Amino acid sequence: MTELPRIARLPSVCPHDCPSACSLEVEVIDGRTIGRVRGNKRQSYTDGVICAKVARYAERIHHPDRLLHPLRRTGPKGSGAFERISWDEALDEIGRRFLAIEAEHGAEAVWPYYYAGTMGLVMRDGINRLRHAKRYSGQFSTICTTTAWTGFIAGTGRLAGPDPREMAKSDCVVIWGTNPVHTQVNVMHHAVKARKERGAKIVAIDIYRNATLDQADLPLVLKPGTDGALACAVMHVLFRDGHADRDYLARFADAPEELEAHLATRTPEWATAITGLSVGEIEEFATLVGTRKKSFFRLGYGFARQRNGAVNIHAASCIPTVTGAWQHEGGGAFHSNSGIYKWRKGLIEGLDKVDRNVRQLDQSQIGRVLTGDAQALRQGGPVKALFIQNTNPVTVAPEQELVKRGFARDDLFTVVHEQFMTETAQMADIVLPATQFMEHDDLYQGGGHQHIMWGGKLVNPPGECRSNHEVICALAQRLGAEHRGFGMTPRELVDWTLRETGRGTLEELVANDFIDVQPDFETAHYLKGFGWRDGRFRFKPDWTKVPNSNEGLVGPHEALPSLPDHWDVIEQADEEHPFRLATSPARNFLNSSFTETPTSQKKEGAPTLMLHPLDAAALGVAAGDHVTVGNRRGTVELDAVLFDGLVRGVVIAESIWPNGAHRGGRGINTITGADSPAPYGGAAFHDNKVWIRKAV
Ligand SMILES: Nc1nc2c(c(=O)[nH]1)N[C@H]1C(S)=C(S)[C@@H](COP(=O)(O)OP(=O)(O)OC[C@H]3O[C@@H](n4cnc5c(=O)[nH]c(N)nc54)[C@H](O)[C@@H]3O)O[C@H]1N2
Ligand SMILES: Nc1nc2c(c(=O)[nH]1)N[C@H]1C(S)=C(S)[C@@H](COP(=O)(O)OP(=O)(O)OC[C@H]3O[C@@H](n4cnc5c(=O)[nH]c(N)nc54)[C@H](O)[C@@H]3O)O[C@H]1N2
Ligand code: SF4
Ligand SMILES: [Mo]
Repeated sequence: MTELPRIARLPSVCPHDCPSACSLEVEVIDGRTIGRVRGNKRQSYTDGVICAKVARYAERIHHPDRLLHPLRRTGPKGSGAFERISWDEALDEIGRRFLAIEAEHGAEAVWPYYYAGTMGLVMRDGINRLRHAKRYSGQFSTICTTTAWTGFIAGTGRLAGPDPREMAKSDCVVIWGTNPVHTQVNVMHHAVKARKERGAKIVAIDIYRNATLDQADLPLVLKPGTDGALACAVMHVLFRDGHADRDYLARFADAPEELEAHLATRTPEWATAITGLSVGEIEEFATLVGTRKKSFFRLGYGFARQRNGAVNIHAASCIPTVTGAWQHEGGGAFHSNSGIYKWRKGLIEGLDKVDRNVRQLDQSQIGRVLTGDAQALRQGGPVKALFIQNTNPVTVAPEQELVKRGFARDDLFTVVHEQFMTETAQMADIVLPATQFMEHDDLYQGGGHQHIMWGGKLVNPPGECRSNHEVICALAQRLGAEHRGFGMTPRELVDWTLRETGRGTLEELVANDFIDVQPDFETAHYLKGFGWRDGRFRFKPDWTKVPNSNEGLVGPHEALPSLPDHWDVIEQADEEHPFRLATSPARNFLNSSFTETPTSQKKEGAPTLMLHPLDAAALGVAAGDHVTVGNRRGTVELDAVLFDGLVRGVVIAESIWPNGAHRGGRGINTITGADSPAPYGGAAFHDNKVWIRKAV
C-alpha cells in the first residue's frame, strides 16, 4: 500500500459532471480518511464556493455501501444475487466471454458504454482506447450536450465565449435555461457579486419558479420550448427602440437586415400567446438588455433539452449580437468553454486506431439498441456484450421500459464497473468495484470556466477497488488489444497529453494545481471575428454545417427555420395528454449520483410532481396524493406537491431518483423519449406530453 502523507488540506478537483468543475481543498485525516471538503479560494472561478453535496463528500467516499470486491451474478438477472470472486477470476471471465462473442458475432457485438460519472480525461475517456484497439461498436454521445452545443455553435462558430468571471463585471446577468442554485453554484456566486458591487440586475428564465428565479430581480416563467419566441420578441423590441448596434451588426453579422425584416411580425404580443409571458415582462427584459450594454447571457443546457432546443439556444445567443454586447467586458453570451482546450487525446483515446467503418450507436437509444431496433443498430447485428463505466443507464436513459427489457436479456453479457450497486450494476453479470476521484490521479478541465486542473490521489481506496485505467489495461491484456497507452500510468498519459497540447508538463501542473488558459479578451469576445471563415455571427446558420457532429442529420432537420423563430416541433399537449412535463435537476442529487447518500436522500424526501394548485383542483388531487403520470411510453407514480410558480398545464418532477424509489418501481425516464432532436440528435428530457391521474 502506498504511504500517504498525514497532511491537513490537500488540493483536488470535483470530478462530477458539472460545468463548475470546482477546485477543491480536502481535509485528509489519514491515508484513507477525509474530513470536510471546501472550495479552493486560490482558484478565481471557484473562489472558495462549492455545493453542499460535495462539501459533505465524506458521506459518499466512506459510504458503507461502496462496492469493495468483484462480484459474479448467481441468480436470475436483476435478482441481486451475486457471489464474491477474485479480480483474476473476473477479468479472465470477461476476457473469455468478450473474445467468444467477438469470434461468433464480430467485434461490433461488444459495446463499451460510458459517460461522465468522472470528468477526468484519463479515467473517463480511456475506455475509447480499448474500443478503438478492438474495433468494438462506437458510442455517439448524445445524452447531454448535443442540442445545446449545436445551437450555440450555429451562431458563434465556436464553443467558447467571454471569461465567465466577467459575470461579476456585468450590469445585467441573464441566467437562461439553467438552474445554477442547483446545478452550478458558482454562476450564482459571480452574478450576485455583480449585483452587490455594481447594482447589476439578474434576470432568470425558466419554466418554473425555481431556487434561481427566487433570487432574480426579473424572474421570467415561460412555457417549455418557447424560448425562441421570447428571443425573437426581445430582438423585435431592440430594433424597434433603437437598441440594435447597427455599426457592430454591419461588421460582425451575416444577415442583420433580413433578421430585422423577419422580426417585424415577432412582436411581444405575438410572443405572449406562445410563451405565456406578459407583454410587460418581455418589454422590461428587452429594455434592460438594450440599455445595459454589459449584459452577460449565461445560457444553460436545460432549455436545449426540448425538441426545438438547438433553435432556441441559437436564438438566445443572437440577442447580444443585436445589441453588440459582445464588445464589452461583462457582455456577450457564454455556454461552455469546452472549445478552448483543444486536447491532443491520441494516447488517452487510442485515436490512431480509429476505424471510420465501425458503427456508432446512439447512447440515448440504448433501450432501442438492446431490444434489437434495426435502425438503432444501424442495420447491423445485435449487441451481445456491454462494458459500462461512469454511467447508470438503467436509471438515467430515456425509454426505460426498453432499457430494462434490454438489460434483462439472457443472451446479453453485461459488465459494470461501479462505485455503488446502482440499478445498472444490479443488471450485470459481473460487477467490478471502482475507485473514487480522491483515490486516483487525473487531469480535469472546466466546462463553465477556463482552468486545466490536476486531481492527484489523496487516499488509498477501500477494499479491492481499482481505477478505470487499471481495469481497461488489464482487460486489454486479456483481449489482445494493443496500444502504447495501455502500458502507461495515468501520470505518464497526463504528462504526454499536456506536452502534446502545448500546456506545459505534469510537473508544472502538479506544482500549481491548476492553470488558467483563458484566451485573450479580443479572441474570447470574438472581436477578431466569430468562428466562421468570414468572421461573421450567423443569424441564418447553415444547420447542415455546424461542426459538432460527424453523425449526420437526424430529426425533422429539413424543416429547421432559417432565422431565429418559434419552431413548433415540441411534444405539444393534446386532448389525451393535457400536460407538459420537465424533469429538472434536484438540488441534492447529480443525475443519479448522490441518490445513495443519506443527507441527500433526507433533503429530497421522495419523488414528487409539482402541480399548479388550479390544475390539481381540476384533477381532484390534493397535496401529498399519489398521482400516476403517463404517456404512450409508460407510467410513473409520484407524490403531488402543489406549487403556483408554474404556468398552468406544466408539471415538474425534480430528478433523477432511482426507479426503485417510485411506487411501482418505474422511474421518471419511463416516460421520456429517445427520438433524436434535429439536427444532430440529443435527448429531450424536458419535453414530454403526459396525462395525470390521481393514483388509486
Ligand atoms: N444538483 C444537480 N446539479 C447538476 C446536475 C443534477 O442533476 N443535479 N446535473 C449535472 C449535469 S450532467 C448537467 S449537464 C448540468 C445541467 O445543468 P443546467 O444547464 O442547469 O441544465 P438542466 O439541469 O437540464 O436544466 C436547467 C433548467 O432548465 C429548465 N428548463 C427546462 N426546459 C426549459 C425550457 O424550455 N426553457 C427554459 N427557459 N428553461 C427550461 C429546467 O426547469 C431547469 O430548471 O448540471 C449538472 N449539475
Ligand atoms: N429525466 C432525466 N434524465 C436525465 C437527465 C435529466 O435532466 N432528466 N439528464 C441527463 C444528463 S444531462 C446526463 S449527463 C445523464 C447522466 O447520467 P449518468 O452519466 O449515468 O450520471 P450519474 O447518474 O451521475 O452516474 C454516473 C455513475 O458513474 C459512477 N462513477 C463515478 N466515477 C466513476 C469512476 O471513476 N469509475 C467508474 N467506473 N464509475 C464511476 C458513479 O458511481 C455513478 O453511478 O443523465 C441524463 N438523464
Ligand atoms: S458545484 Fe459542481 S463542480 Fe462544484 S463541487 Fe458541486 S458538483 Fe462539484
Ligand atoms: Mo449532463
